[in-house]
Amino acid sequence: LAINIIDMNDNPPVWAAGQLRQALRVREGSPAGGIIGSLLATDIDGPLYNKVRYSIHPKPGTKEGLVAIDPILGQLTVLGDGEIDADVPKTWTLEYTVIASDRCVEDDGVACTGTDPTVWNTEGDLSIDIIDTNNKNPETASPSITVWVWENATHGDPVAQLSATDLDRDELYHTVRYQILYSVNPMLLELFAVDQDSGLITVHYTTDTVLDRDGDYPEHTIFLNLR
Ligand SMILES: [Ca+2]
Ligand SMILES: [Ca+2]
Ligand SMILES: [Ca+2]
Repeated sequence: LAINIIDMNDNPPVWAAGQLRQALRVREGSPAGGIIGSLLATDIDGPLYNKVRYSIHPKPGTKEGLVAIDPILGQLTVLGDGEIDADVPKTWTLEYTVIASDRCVEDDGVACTGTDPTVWNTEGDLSIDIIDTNNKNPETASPSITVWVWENATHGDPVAQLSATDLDRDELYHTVRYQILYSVNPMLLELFAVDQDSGLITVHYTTDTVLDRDGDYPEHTIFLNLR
């Protein structure tokens, strides 16, 4: 009596321990081809039914075309060149369904001569954190404003309230700092200051010089740096 054991596809691929809980991260704006990490699933069937093929599918809210997975190696790479965006809209993670399938694929060089048509698709949830970068500049709705100040203005009087926004996601990169470019006109050091956090420009006397409509400088131009 000879008994031939014919392998059946009776085992699904299984994600290896911890694979879907890796702390995967990708920098905003990464170039295409950048490696994010890799996934591994195994299948205990015989050779016809144990080849694992990987695919990745964005969940609602995650854009198509940002991340690819090598179907054979399971390596995750950046797909869209420079397209991963943390800022607009503010995004912290890319969310995917990943699938490990044991469907026999002819072009692997393995003949699909198995008789069992069963195919297992093992899904998993994958989350990739986006690292923000400082790729947005502060912008102001009014890059140039003209204000009038009484010539008898006193120290501390408000001159103008500046306002700028920066679209970067993280506080570190979107906090705007206001700075008067005193190097352009050093005389301003004696007359004006700006609160670096609030953007409020005030009259700020540091010497005996005061604002004087009738003197040599009835008008002052203040250049600011926002960063
Ligand atoms: Ca299998
Ligand atoms: Ca910024
Ligand atoms: Ca950014």
